[in-house]
Amino acid sequence: MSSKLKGFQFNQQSLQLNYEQGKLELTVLTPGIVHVFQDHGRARNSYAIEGNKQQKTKVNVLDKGDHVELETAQLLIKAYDDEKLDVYDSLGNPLIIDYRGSRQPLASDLDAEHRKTVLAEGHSVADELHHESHYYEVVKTLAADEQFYGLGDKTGFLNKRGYDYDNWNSDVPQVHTEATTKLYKSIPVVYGLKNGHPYGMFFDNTYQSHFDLGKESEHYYFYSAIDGNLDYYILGGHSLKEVVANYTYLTGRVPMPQKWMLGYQQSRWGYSISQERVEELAEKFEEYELPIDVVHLDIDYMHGYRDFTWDTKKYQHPKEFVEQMRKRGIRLMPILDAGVKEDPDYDLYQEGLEQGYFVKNPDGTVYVNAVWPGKSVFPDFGRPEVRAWWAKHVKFFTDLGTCGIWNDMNEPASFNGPLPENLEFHDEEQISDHRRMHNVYGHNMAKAAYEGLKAETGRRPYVITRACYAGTQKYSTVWTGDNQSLWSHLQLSIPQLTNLGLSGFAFAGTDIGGFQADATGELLIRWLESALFVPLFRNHAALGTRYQEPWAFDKQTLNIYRKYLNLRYRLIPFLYDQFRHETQAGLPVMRPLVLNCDHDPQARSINDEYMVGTSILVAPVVTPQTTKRLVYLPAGEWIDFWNHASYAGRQTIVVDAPIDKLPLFIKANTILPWGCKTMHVSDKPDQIMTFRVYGECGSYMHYQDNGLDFAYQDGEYNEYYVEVDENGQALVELTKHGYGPNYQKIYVETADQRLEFNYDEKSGSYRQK
Ligand code: MIG
Repeated sequence: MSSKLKGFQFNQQSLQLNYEQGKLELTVLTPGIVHVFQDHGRARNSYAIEGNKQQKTKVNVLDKGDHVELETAQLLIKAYDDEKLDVYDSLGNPLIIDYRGSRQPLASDLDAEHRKTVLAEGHSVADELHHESHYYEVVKTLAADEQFYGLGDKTGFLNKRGYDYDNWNSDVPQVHTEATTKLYKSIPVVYGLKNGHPYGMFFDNTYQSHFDLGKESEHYYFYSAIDGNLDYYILGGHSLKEVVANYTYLTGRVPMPQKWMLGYQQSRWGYSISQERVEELAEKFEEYELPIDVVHLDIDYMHGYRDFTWDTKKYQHPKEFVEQMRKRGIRLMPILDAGVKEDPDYDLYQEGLEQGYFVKNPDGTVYVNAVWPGKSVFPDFGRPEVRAWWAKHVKFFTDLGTCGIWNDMNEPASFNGPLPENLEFHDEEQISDHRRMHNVYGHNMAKAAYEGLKAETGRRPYVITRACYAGTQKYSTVWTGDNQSLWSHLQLSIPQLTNLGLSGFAFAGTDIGGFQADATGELLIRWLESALFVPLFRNHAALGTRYQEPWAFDKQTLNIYRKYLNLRYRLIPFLYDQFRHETQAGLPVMRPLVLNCDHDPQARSINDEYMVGTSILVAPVVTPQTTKRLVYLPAGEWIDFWNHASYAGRQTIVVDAPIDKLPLFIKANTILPWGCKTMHVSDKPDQIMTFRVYGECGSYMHYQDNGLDFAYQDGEYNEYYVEVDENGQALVELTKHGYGPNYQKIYVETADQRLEFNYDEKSGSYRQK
């Protein structure tokens, strides 16, 4: 069925294309972002994008007879009959070209009879496509040289080509492998490099959707959704970095964390079973001289798994307990589950029931499923009143002095089968259903926690969530859920976290050591080494698995563990600078090589290395009993962190990597801040900072603020500029002085000298000694 392009109107940067059947709207937000929209009668509001992102942009629209062209400084879009769109960059390179053929679904030899047998044996069978009345698909041509990235927390490898994935937030306790098509998060952004030219597409649709990135065919890739408007953004840019920055411009950037959030965190399901256990844990960290900032409290601290309660049989005085732990340098991070216990004597349940705040059955009764507390109901977080109510209850934690909220089970997960599709959920003030609101359930729960924490404390909220949607990065950090103590999951962590970074989530982490199954000392060490620069730096394990605290194995394991914790704390000022940079540039802290080097074909599919900013390359060992590995060094000159040997880039080298060595390379002529040795991120402003020079010379901009609240947004921060020239002459300047307690002493360490600078109060500048 063909539908001719009959005409168009253009105003307010919006091109409306009129076809024989239907309309299509292309709206230019910026030179690199164009919104494609077709109304399918579904709600238009976005959970990912907040505020007006449209900037005044020069747009040319031309009638070319058989097609209409829309052109910005960065994108050229040609619209043809049948709603076909072809997108080119400003040099005319094809980026996204509609596929003109028809899809050829993969043949399946599973007839109905065999399907039953296979299911009966317990195997899983791929879900059939939902050919419902609102189903739609967007099919684009695939080039021989085309790679895909992004998609959030999906399994598999860095380059997603050849795989398919689903967007439907799911609690997946089974082993995550590259055959697992869905996990806890739905972040429907895909980036591509077509013949080396970067682009992105963000599909802002919360209904269940699917990406097939060249699995079904080598000629096309596609996105499909069971429902929703056709609502996506074309992202352009001269480099993959620019494309990613456009995506984070659109959906938001990770805000500055409190500085201690970058410290080490210890967790295990089961610690919080008693106050004594948590105290013992703190003692061990002291005894073994291991730096730490946060202990996470899993569900056992609660009273019968009731949200916003504390079991006072196990903890007589929670507030005093939290205070004592804080004095020892440890903050406590309690978990909070989505399901609320159905219990008439429980105030949260009662309040929610009276106010009508829980998700309902189509007949208007409250929907009940089961989670940890037994029979449970689900707050309707899509409703602003419900979020405000939840946020108010956050006071329970802030009064106790705990440090944030770790949100779990918010896909939402349930024990008695999945929540039915037709349940009544709210989409803001409108009545909606589970199909539309499922993928934003975790987003809205995390947002409520963020708002509650911010209102109560005035600090930068520490929120972690398992489930989320595109844009949740504005409110919450994420972890990748229930991984396992497997080498394959250590391997998975690098592509998974770097793709999450490309998908806007600069603050993320996996459970170090693995959550389920039993770790070995060797796996734990390699995992910790690999996570040296992972923002969320938490060791977490499941109840019933082998203990995996730093001291749970042998002495060597403990010593190496300590060495890397100390190294991490030295690097926190650098990571903090990276976050400052991220908030401004919208680029992730932990990066796949391809992000920095998109024109280097060798950098496009590297699964076992990552970069931090542009100057650090990390090449962890992710296989057992390995003492050497190959390292690909991208363009530039690289210095081995351990022995200062230097290597030319654009080559693969062999490096020694005994168990206590993380292969780590610094780009030549880089300056890095190097914090003082410490057991906890200090509550007090640092007095001393060191800058280390790798190579001969370099320059660096360092950021400092109080590491806690929002005062930096009113200019209460310092910036230091450090420069070292070829002759080893150093310059230290306080280029911005908005935060009172600046460093009193600054050291600059080059290969052969250590220069000392002291702050001179009168002149407000640093003097070399
Ligand atoms: O069904 O709270 O992913 O981190 O330790 C298990 C217990 C529920 C799942 C989380 C995990 C947490 C666990 N939770």
